[in-house]
Amino acid sequence: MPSKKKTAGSDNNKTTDLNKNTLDSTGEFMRTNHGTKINDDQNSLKAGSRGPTLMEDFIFREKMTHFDHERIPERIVHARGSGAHGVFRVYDSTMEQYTRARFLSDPSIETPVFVRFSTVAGSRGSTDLARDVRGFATKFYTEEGNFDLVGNNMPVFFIQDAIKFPDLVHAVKPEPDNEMPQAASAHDTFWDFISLMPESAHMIMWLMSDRAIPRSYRMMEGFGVHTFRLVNANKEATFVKFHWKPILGVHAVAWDEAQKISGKDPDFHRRDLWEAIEAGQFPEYELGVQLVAESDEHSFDFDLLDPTKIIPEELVPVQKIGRLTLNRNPDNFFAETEQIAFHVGHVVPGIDFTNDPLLQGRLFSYTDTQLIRLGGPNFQEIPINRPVMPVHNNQRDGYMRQTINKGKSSYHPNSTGGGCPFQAKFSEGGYTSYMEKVDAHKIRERSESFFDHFSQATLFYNSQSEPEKNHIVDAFRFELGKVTNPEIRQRMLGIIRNIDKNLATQVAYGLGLDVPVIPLEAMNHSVPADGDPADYQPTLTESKLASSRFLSMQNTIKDSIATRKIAILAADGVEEFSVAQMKELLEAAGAVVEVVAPRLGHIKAWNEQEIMVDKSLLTASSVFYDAVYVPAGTNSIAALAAEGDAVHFLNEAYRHCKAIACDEDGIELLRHTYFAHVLPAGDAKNAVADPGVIIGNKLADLAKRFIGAVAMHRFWEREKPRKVPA
Ligand code: HDE
Repeated sequence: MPSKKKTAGSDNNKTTDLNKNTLDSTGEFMRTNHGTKINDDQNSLKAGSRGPTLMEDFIFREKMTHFDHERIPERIVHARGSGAHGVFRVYDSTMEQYTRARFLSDPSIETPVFVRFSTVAGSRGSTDLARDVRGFATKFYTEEGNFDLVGNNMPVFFIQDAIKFPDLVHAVKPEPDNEMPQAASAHDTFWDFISLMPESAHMIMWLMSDRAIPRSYRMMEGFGVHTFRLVNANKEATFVKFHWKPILGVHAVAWDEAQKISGKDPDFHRRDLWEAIEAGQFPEYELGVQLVAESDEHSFDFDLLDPTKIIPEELVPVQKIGRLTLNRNPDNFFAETEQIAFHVGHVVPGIDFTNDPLLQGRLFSYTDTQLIRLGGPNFQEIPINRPVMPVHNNQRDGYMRQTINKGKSSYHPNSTGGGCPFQAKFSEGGYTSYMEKVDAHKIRERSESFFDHFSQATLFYNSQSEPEKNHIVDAFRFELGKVTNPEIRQRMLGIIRNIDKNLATQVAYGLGLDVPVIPLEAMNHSVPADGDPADYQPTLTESKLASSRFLSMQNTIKDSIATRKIAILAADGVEEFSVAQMKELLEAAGAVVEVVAPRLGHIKAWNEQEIMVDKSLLTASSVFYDAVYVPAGTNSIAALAAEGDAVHFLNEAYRHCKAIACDEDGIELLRHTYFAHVLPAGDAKNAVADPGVIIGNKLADLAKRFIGAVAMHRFWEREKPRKVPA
């Protein structure tokens, strides 16, 4: 397995190379920032050992000043994030007919990348498991310049025009008077805004779905959201939507679990990413594209420029064109993950924009935000932001300039510098914007083709499995249940009713409210609802697709237990073979296995063998694992049955719909749980009334069935169906 530092064929440790003088473990003396060796870093300079500190202590002053300035403003959105280095390579040259971006069409090129995953609403120190959109931003350091694919794990967005972005973010962030709640959309201002913005209907369906509480950054999709353009060597354009598809499938945790993880390990996703990479279990995703010919721009019943719409994969399949492998953790969080500056405007020849009004606004915002966050126009010179090729232009000076430009010429045209640097023609790889014809009036207006806000929200709901639908109901009940203003709840029910009547009835039942009826026509409109029906426009089109299988996580890949975390619950007296053999079989299938016991150190097996304990019941929790196994050993079982935390561990695993395996001895322990009713009565064998609870005494067979069950991810059908009066 490749080690962390020597990644297979990757040349992407450029930031480390640039920083080769700053490694701290080189055996060098400590120095001040201007190079003086430091003799005492423990005591400030004083007038006598009990006297006041002296102003002349330049060593103390320098250290303290630097410390006082350590923080830079956190990102206004996506403040909480985790990053990783990696590589990207296309499978073949198919894309050459669509784009002249070589990294997308030449399989001999391995492009270094840095990916930053994030949540949107919370502060830098907030929990990873908030119900939220996840950022999935990728910087490709291509030979033709940096290309940033700044995407999310949801394919649509809340709003259609960038001018509403500050309002959306103000609404979701903690409320301004008391700065509550942190990293949560479940509060009045968010739902007030959403209830007045019917265009967000589709996005809130994704946000209320389990996509908003991923199991891992390694198990979520990524989307470029907007329609972009690819441009080929003949200057012909094709519309494109970018997708990331995780090799491990798309999986989520349960909402109750998410809330518990937030308390027990707020770094859950960050740790998961870091540990997987350290262990050589490199996260992988395939890059997919949906391609639409320019001539088909108006062939859909929605507008390709509308970022609240997807192109259903049934209509335009996703073609998988290459693979991203994240294979190296950052050396320094601040220097890399915090200082990386993404921008949708970082494009390379062969990739171009469309007039999506959200994308157009983003093209302004990202540079603007870097200027304030990173302190000036030279943020591109920070090692993590530099392109791989040298940069030549006539830009000069500014705060924190790193480059020492030589010579007299800093203008163009010039003769003093021999005319350098030269402009590049199209044929020489110069970026040439696609010559889209624009002939229009200047106008503050939204296209009528953007007015259908509900068809795709309904399509999303109709595409979900029963458990996923139930989770959406629960999420709405939770979020709106936290709203204090009844009018906001009522308005939201009006929106939800236009997505699906039954969904609205169920949510309303949980809130103890009736569903108001607001005509659909009154909500498909171009301006925020300010109460005047005269402003509203009629619905344009109805979606012809009843459901899309790609929208349900139920249909995701479930063929592997690679990287899944499995707890072996054991105590003194456990049967050693049962632990060792199961561990070996699970690990051979790629799982990460930990022995969890009442206390740390070692447990003594029935044959006196010592087994190392990885976590105690105090530090571990069922919510950190995907599945749990109870090995044989009468004394171990009896000890665990007497241990409330062990029974609780199993109860939670069951409640969160996880696979549970146990040796026949273990039935005695399971009889102490709240799910004892699924166990076989008396001596009956193999008649467990739950496909996710696996019992047996033949280890190889038990392991095989257990592996199959863990690969299913969750047994959501365990959750009680909702009962709502008709
Ligand atoms: Fe962003 N967004 N955004 N956004 N966004 C930022 O840039 C903005 C949008 C996304 O890990 C900011 O450097 C506007 C859509 C990601 O560093 C800021 C609009 C999508 C990240 C900004 C949007 C995204 C950001 C804040 C509406 C998915 C984190 C800090 C027009 C396609 C990147 C920063 C990272 C970050 C502006 C909407 C994704 C303020 C104005 C749609 C993944 O510039």
